[in-house]
Amino acid sequence: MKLLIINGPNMNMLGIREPDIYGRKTYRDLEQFLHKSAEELGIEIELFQSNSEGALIDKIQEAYFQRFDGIVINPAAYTHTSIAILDALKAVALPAVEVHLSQINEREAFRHISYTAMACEKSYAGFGFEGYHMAMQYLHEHHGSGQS
Ligand code: CA2
Repeated sequence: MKLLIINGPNMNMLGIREPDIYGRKTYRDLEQFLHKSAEELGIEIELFQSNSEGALIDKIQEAYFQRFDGIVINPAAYTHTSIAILDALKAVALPAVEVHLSQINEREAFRHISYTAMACEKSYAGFGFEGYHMAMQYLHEHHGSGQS
């Protein structure tokens, strides 16, 4: 199984500020965590991070043409604003799972709405890096070759 793991704006700044919300680990640490998780689950992954909405949409569209089996996405702030990313996820119609490091429902009111989650089968929020592992595991169990 081949999954595309997408991270949105400012995720490359992890560990630099706001450690009380996002922890002290960096985006590089997240990449290492994701590669280790993928190896444990026996799945292939490609990682992509961008600060630009258009680049995120282009990558989601590529996932369709490059025959990925699913998408794990943390659209970061675009979660709460981007109907364009929601539409891209709907357009490719690949199984997708949304992840947030923080528990967005317990933060500012503007973070309570997720447009992108409307095109996702499942969301994990507030589990830190572990949420990505949970998302990969979910897609592996429900859409992998040995799905139950
Ligand atoms: O909790 C999450 O994973 C978020 O998607 C992270 C986004 C935020 O806009 C979402 O509401 C929830 C922020 C990405 C990282 O932003 C940073 C801000 C300050 C310092 C370092 C990273």
